[in-house]
Amino acid sequence: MKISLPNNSKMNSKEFTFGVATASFQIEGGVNDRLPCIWDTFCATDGKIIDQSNGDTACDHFNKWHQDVDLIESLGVDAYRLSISWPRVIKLDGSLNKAGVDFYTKLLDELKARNIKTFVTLYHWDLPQHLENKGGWLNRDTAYAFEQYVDLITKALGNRVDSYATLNEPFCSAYLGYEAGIHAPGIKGKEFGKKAAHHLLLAHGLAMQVLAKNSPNTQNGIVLNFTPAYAKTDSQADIIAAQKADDYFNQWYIKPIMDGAYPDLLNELAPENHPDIHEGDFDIISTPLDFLGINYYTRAVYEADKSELFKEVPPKDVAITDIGWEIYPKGFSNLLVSLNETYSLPPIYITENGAAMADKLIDNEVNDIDRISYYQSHLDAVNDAIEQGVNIQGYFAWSLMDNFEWAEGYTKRFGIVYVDYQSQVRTIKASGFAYKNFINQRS
Ligand code: IFM
Repeated sequence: MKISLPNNSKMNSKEFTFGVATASFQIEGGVNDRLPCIWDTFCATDGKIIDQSNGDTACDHFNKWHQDVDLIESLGVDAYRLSISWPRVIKLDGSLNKAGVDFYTKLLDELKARNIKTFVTLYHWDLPQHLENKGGWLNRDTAYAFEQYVDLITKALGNRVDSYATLNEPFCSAYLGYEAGIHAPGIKGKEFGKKAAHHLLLAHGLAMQVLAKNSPNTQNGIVLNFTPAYAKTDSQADIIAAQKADDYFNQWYIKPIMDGAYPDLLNELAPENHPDIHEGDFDIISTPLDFLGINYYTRAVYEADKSELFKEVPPKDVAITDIGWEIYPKGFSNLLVSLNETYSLPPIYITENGAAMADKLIDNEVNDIDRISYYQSHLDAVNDAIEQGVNIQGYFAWSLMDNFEWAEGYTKRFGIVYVDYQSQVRTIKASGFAYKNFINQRS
């Protein structure tokens, strides 16, 4: 089974960047060579991770990175998106940890030597635990600690990087971590989510200003995830509920960056659930981006509710992936077109897209045709959006390889490469070969 796009598609040209993505905590392991982070603590708490696993070894990329660079090169991708582990590169006293920095400089040098562009995310959820002990993202000081970390690490990495993203998916850090409590640090309560979100957005803006000084030649931006909100019925009440959910989960993160304000929904939140906004914050948060990273996996459906702003309706009688998310490529093209109509956007990179599937390794092969068809339909959706005038410059498959899927532990596989966690053997899946063949036939 092949992946293909129309011959005249802009994505068929080598100008368009194709890559694979990972994140530090999900693949590295090497736990003894860094400070503890909030995910170590969360994993050690009973009942938080479905298979009681942790990130101590993960894909052992900390030791196997050389082999993993060979793997990335063998796929023929243009770029690799990785994240830096803050607790690996910064010591307790706030100074650089040379050994941790060396790990990344060697990795980045090797990627550069193979002509693979480096897309570096500065925060993909592994907050140092000592900062969480002082309130984590509920404490405004964490934004300033992030600013200092970004200053030090970007100076240390020098010209090894092509693109920096400040944060990956601040929605997940804020909402899942400090409101729903299903991600680290596991804090639950409506009064916390928007406060954490504001400090994350502030951290992003402060980091953008550091990047402008320390790294003016890289493409600097942020990665946001979107789960577009659809109304269950065409009743006015359901439509309004879906709009509110969209503001709460999606627009909340992009609007302050693009327009310097939160959605009007702010006025409908109870005062105790409001963020702590200081004068001048929106000027920092709306520092212009060189690019916007967009992650898309699925949509969500909402209906009106008597006591809440909206109520999510779980997917029923629709195609879903192994993690239970609806397969809805139309939502992807609609999202891209609608963001483009709503905001004055910088160039866009699709920084994550992919699917968890119930893969089976049989005779050293994984015949994941369901994942290939997910990629085909979602690449078609990106192509549709480009044809409708959206400026999209690149696409990253999530993920290079199976890895630690947060609260789902190792039970959900998103890789285009299969990882046997016992032997740490990597096996390219059929989707990996299809992606490789598609990328390599471009002119
Ligand atoms: O694995 C995650 C990743 O860390 C962030 N975006 C979504 C992926 C799939 O859940």
